[in-house]
Amino acid sequence: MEDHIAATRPLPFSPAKHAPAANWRDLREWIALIERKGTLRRIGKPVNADEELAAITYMATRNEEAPALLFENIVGDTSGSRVLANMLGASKERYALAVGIDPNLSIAEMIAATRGIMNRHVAPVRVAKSKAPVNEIVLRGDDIDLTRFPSPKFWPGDGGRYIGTGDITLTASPDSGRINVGCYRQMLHGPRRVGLYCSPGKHGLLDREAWWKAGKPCEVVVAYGIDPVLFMLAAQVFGAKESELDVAGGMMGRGIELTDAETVGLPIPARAELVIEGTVRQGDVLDEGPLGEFTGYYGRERSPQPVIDVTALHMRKAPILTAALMAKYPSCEIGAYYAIMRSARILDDLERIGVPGVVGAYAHPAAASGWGIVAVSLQQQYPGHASQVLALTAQCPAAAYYTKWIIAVDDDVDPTDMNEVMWALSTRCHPAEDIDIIRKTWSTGLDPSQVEMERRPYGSKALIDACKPHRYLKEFPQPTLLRRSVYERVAARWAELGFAEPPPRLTSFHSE
Ligand SMILES: Cc1cc2nc3c(=O)[nH]c(=O)nc-3n(C[C@H](O)[C@H](O)[C@H](O)COP(=O)(O)O)c2cc1C
Ligand SMILES: [Mn+2]
Repeated sequence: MEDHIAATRPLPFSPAKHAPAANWRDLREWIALIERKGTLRRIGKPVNADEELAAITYMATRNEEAPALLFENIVGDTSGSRVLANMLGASKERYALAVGIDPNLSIAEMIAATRGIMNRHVAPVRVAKSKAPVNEIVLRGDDIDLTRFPSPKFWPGDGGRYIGTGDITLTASPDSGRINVGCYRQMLHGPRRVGLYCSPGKHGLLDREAWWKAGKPCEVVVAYGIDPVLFMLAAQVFGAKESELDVAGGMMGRGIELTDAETVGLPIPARAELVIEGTVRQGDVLDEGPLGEFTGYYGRERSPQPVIDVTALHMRKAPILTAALMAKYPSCEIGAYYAIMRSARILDDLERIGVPGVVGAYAHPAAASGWGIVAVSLQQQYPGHASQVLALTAQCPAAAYYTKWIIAVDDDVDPTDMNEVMWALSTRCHPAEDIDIIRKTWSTGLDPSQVEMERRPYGSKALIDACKPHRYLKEFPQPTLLRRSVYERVAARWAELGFAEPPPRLTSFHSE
């Protein structure tokens, strides 16, 4: 039997009251930060927004280390705009720079740090209109022409140009006044007309329907050039009563700056690049979609969807619009951060339920952007423990949607390291005995594996026990591990032996 040392124990976590704050205030300051760190590339040559911008982004991001791409010269643009793509992408370093944690942390450490800052809420602060950078230019009514801005068509089969992908959309609940922040795709229909697709159950859709039920149009505010923290939180699911603005403030370590709008009752993000205000009226629909999705396939078919009537526009001069390419990993904008945040929330859920022994969890980004697979590690403490952790992980709120494969591994296996997970699957799992299936689970119309659309919302899940069989823990074959004394001796001589990098950190050793 190997003996495990402290590094495989649960990482300490508590709401981070005194955690470091992000040391930037808006997209421009954050871009300057990532440029200093060498993880931004400016593209000054002319680039066409029609498929070419997305092609460059996709080709550059086939490599996990790809920088963020700032397109400074879009063919035919008369608005002076620039477009930022791969803002976060597969980069855990840019994620860390966005939320103010150490970019050199391991993924497991980033997940632990994220649990701390995501559980810290800070309310927004209000700034005067005259102090809001987004008010450098303010237009109303027919002075607005959104077709002047570069709106990418990403994939050949996309149904149109999408001004909104890397966006945030604010709506209010007419009952509680809670302001929701969601990221919903927005296809450009005309100078003051923008499609707004929200899928069933999304807060933007629930807010909209509540206004319509009261016989009123739904007011919306949308930012098309936005900082990475608001963007990330807009794409995360929180409780219906929680405002993503408070969570964003917690992650930033200071309240999000908001200012008053011109034509609607909602606030607008004061430091955004480009913001529109408008209303969505019941029955006002236009054909919308499809759009290439995070699954690496086109999503739902073209269908009539509600339209925003734009009433006011705010922008900085030479605004930087944020475009989120949806694609197979590592080219998906939501690669690294989604995996880290989802894993953090799965661990929060398991801790709340109170199941003991859970050490780590990871929703690997290559599995349909963190949706397809969750690996969870545990220190087995009693018969049936691994089965219990598998079932609870599969159906806890943060993991239940979509996830098809839930894999339990022992605490000597790092769930954030797919090489180790595959080793456990291949040496500790006996498929005939160790796989259970749950049927009719919560899934999505975006899962292509069910060809018939009407079947798609019902998924299924495989619970895979890749832990050593509890019944034979004592007899289970000993893995090949180094003797600790030899490891320490060699590690001490590592540089002398000619290795420039530090020695690898090992946590399990041969036991006598
Ligand atoms: C780039 C991008 C595009 C998205 N497009 C949509 C969309 O068109 N419709 C939708 O319902 N959700 C979309 N999502 C997912 C939502 O942002 C996510 O479900 C979020 O939780 C919605 O906020 P809510 O929970 O407050 O409703 C998108 C996410 C990203 C990152
Ligand atoms: Mn929400």
